[in-house]
Amino acid sequence: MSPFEAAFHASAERHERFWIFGVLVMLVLLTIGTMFYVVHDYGLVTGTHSYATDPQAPAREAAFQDGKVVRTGPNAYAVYVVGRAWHWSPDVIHVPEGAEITFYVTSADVLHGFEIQGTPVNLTAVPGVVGTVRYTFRHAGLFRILCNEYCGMFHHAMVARIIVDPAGTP
Ligand SMILES: [Cu+2]
Repeated sequence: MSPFEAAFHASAERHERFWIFGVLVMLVLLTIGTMFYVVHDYGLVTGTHSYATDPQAPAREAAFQDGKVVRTGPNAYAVYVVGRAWHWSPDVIHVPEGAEITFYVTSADVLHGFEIQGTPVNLTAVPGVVGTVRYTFRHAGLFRILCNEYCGMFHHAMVARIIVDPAGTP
């Protein structure tokens, strides 16, 4: 091996070591970052709402049974929605126009995407986790909840309806 080649090899090996090390550092940072995001965004470690050991627990809670829409204030409602392959329950939700709606969303099986068409509402329904999103419908009409997280054969059919009733209807 000529001195030139030897120097070249030494330099190439330095670069390789640098990049192997660099990639390991990136992997560690990404892993920590992802875990941090999951834990904080979905509240996996917030005590009372920790369902990490029993992913079906939230879906079994009373509030998530029989399609609850609960009035929580003069103009505020809580809506509890469970995603299951392949439907949302409840699949028809009535809320009044102009009210502040808090959606509590979970999944009883796999990941589903809770997207209300034509609104910025978009969160992932995760088994074992209750996601929360607030929204006010400014206009009466029909909105569709779509699943935007591929969840199997009838994913495309996973559609529910939100019917926003005109203000002043009982
Ligand atoms: Cu889906």
